[in-house]
Amino acid sequence: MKRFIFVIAAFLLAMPAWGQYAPQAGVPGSTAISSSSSLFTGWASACTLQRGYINIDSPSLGLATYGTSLMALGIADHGVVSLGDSGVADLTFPGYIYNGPGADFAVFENGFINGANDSQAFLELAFVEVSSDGVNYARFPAHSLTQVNTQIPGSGVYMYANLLDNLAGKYGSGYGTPFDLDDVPAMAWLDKSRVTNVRVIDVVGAIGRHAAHDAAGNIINDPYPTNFATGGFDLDAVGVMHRLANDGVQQLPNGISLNIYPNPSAGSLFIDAVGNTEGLKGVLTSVTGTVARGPFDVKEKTEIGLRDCPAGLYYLTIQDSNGNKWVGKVTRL
Ligand SMILES: [Ca+2]
Ligand SMILES: [Ca+2]
Repeated sequence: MKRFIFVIAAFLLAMPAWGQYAPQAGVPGSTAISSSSSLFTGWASACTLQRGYINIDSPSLGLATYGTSLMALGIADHGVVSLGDSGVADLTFPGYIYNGPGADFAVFENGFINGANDSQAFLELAFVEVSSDGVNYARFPAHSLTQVNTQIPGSGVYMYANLLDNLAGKYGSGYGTPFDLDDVPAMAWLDKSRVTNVRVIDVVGAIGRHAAHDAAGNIINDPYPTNFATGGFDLDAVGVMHRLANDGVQQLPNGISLNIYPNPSAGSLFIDAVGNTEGLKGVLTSVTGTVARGPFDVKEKTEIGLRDCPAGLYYLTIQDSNGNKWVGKVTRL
């Protein structure tokens, strides 16, 4: 019987790829999002850094120095800023992030995938937190099922993305790790419809002293020590899918906020509505009053195809069931 149990245990240990979470970018079932995805409506526009040590166990080595906070702004471009052990980057955006259907934003790092086994990658991980007041932060419940018996060294050992959840950096360079605000526990002080800040905090990765733990109390094992200027999590970008732009935002009198983008547009026009959208209707008309689209229902997320509309100026009218109306100009390129 002992022998039988040993065989089973050895079999399980030999199958680390049997994770319960989404696998590496490029593997079927992955939730990785390419930086070129049309889902992104905006990117971080400001970043405050609090660098961590090159090695938290040897503070005399100093802080990580690679890159600048500017590297974390705009679209993911493989240019990174290194956070160092326990380093923190605090990012803000044009407008707000809101909790729409599915993932709301994604964090990009510069991990690289093993050419010989696309389920494996060299990864550095970070916790992610959000705030709607810039003071109180709520952490996504991270989960790591990577073994904790042997320290993953600073180089040369690959990890499995399907053993990791709600940790930034689980996907290779060019692919964002998505985060869904639904996963963050409800807090009285957190307004998930107006998230202002995303905070990325390096997971030290040590399994002994300075160990960081996931939401279940597991130690998170990732490459440590990383005794170089590029130590710790390498932040490339944070992209937002569900963004309410404060520049283009329109308010209907009943408290509905509308975000209409891109404008001008050559292809599709998107309307994001936050609030009670029941009975909300839209109509797109030419400047001469000809109806080009609609009336159509305006939902939380609505896409209007403009490809077969002649180039020029249009009026978009959005009206609720009480007759509150908003009219704006839309340009078809
Ligand atoms: Ca969401
Ligand atoms: Ca970058």
